[in-house]
Parts: sequence; structure tokens; C-alpha cells
Amino acid sequence: MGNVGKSSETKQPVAAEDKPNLGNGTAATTTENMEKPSETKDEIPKSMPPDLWQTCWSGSCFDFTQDAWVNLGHSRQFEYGKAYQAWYAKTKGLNLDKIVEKNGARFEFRLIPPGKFWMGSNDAVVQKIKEFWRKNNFGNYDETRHRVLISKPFYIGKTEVTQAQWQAAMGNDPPDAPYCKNVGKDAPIENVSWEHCQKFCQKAKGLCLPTEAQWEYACRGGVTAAYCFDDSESEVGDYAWYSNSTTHPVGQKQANAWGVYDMHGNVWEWCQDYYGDYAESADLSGIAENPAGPQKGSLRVSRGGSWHDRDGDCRAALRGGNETRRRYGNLGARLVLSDH
Ligand SMILES: [Ca+2]
Repeated sequence: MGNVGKSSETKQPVAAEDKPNLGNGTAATTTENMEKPSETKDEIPKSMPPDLWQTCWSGSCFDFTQDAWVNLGHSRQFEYGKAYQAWYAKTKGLNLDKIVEKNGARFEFRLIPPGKFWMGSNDAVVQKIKEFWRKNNFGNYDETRHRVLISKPFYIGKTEVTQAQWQAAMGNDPPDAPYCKNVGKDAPIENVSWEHCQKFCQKAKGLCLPTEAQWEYACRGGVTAAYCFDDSESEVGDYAWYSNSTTHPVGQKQANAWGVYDMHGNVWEWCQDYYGDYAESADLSGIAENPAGPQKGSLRVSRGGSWHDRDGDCRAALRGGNETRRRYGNLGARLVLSDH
């Protein structure tokens, strides 16, 4: 994980109604609210061109690997990806947002509709990365591009797990967290190991770490670029905290197409999978269905880059790996609902 370069950042406060609503709750019940499913069903997502829909809709999920999709401009992908999510929620009677209270803490989750997507980077990007990493003496993490099917909808945390949410369940375990001081209770948890995250999920039943494939799919929101919006490194600061001196309260930057915050930057996020080359766990010539990583390994995956890293380390396809007991001040977690 690099600590390279400095970049200026442009803070882009989001509209009040779009900000995730964080904080402690006291009830111990699950609440589902926000948008009620409509009685009427749209045949296709609003704003989606009919020919594009006919090409990419399989009858059960959207295929983001079709050339007709890949060849769209990234701003169109962002717009139509958002439209597909809204359409899916409406037609399937699912809530876009789901609020869950566990151990006195309130979590907000966002619906991720099913789909097929390109996981990883194309050959040109992979070559560029390998050259950069070779020069900087980094590890070599496989980003080979391949098709993945996420066959079922799922709910992922709108934000990284916060200090307040962690402490409600875990108290002072680990005892000397956090590494980043004086950022407040809405700062993301960091300095937690993968093992700590497993303990957290045992206490907060129904929550778990995402698979690596779920993470990248949710990060992209249908966008096939290096980041969730485009390839432009000059815009990363609109969506991510990076090349900085500390963490920041979650949800302050712009959300991706599916309404999820800080997938790029702030803190790296543990995933459930062992790290391994994709050839170990995915079908590189066909399609990998709901891949969950290799059966064994020595490292667990982390994703998304952090406040400590350069912009390029926050890319959607970039992979990190750490031993399960390791703790760093730029490594935290985001959860998914396991019982949906
Ligand atoms: Ca993050």
C-alpha cells in the first residue's frame, strides 16, 4: 500500500438530504423504511434507451459486460446505473435503503441490484500498474479482467463502519484504537484486524464482510472506468479522501451511482476473501458466479485505498492483502447484510 505523492483536494459537500444519517440508536429492532415500493411497475428504467435495455437485460439481471454498455460514456453509465438500481427496487418491491439497529448502533445499507460485470482491469492498465509497482518495489496484486455474475441483490453499508458503531458493539476492543486521533465518532473505524472484524460480526448477528466481488461490483455502480465516475484522477478528490494526514468523518464526499460513500479512499476496507490470483477462484474465460476467493491463503483482501495513499491506489480494481492479525491506521471495514 503506497504512501506516494501529495494531491490537492476539493471538498464537495453533498446535499443534506443525500447525507447518510449516522449515530447511535437505542432500539434493538430492524427497521425497514424509506421508499415504499410502487404499485405500478415500469417496463424499463427511466432514461434508459430501449435498445440498450434490450441488449443488456437478461430477464433476471443487467449485463454490464455487454459492448453496448462498455462503449457508453462514463457519465451515461453512471446515470443509467443509478436508473437500473431504482427500477430494480421498484419492480421487485425492495427498499433502496435499509436501516438496521444492532447493539445500540444504527447502520444504513443500500440495495445493490444483481448483475454481470467486468471485475479487474484491462490489459493496458494491468501493464501500467505492474511497471509502476516494479519501480516502486510494491507487491504484485493480480487485476486480470474477467466476467463475474452477482446473481442476487444484496445490501451493503452506505458508509464504512464508524467509531460509534464499532464501540457500541465492541467497547474498547482493540484497546488502543484509533490511530487517527480527534476525528470524532463518525470517523471510520481503523486499526482493526480482520480477526477483530469477525468478532464484531459475531456480536452484530446478520452483518458480515462483503466478498471481494461484491465490494468491487458495489464500488463500480455499473461504471467500467478506473473509478466509480470516470478515469480522471483530477476528480478523485470529489469522491475520496486520499493523500491526506488522517481519516475523515464518513459520507462527506460524493456518493457513487448506487448511493454508497467512500468506496474510494478514507480507509481501506477488509473483505471476507483470502487473497489469491483470480485464476485460483474465478473462471477467466467464462463467467465466475458469486466468487468468494480461494479456499485457503495467507492474506485476506482489502480494498479501496485510503487517506494515506495516492489517488491511483484508490482505484475500483486495485487489490490489497494483509495477514488477518494486522492492524493499520488506514484499514477499516464496511459490512453487508448476510441475512437478506
Ligand atoms: Ca473506503
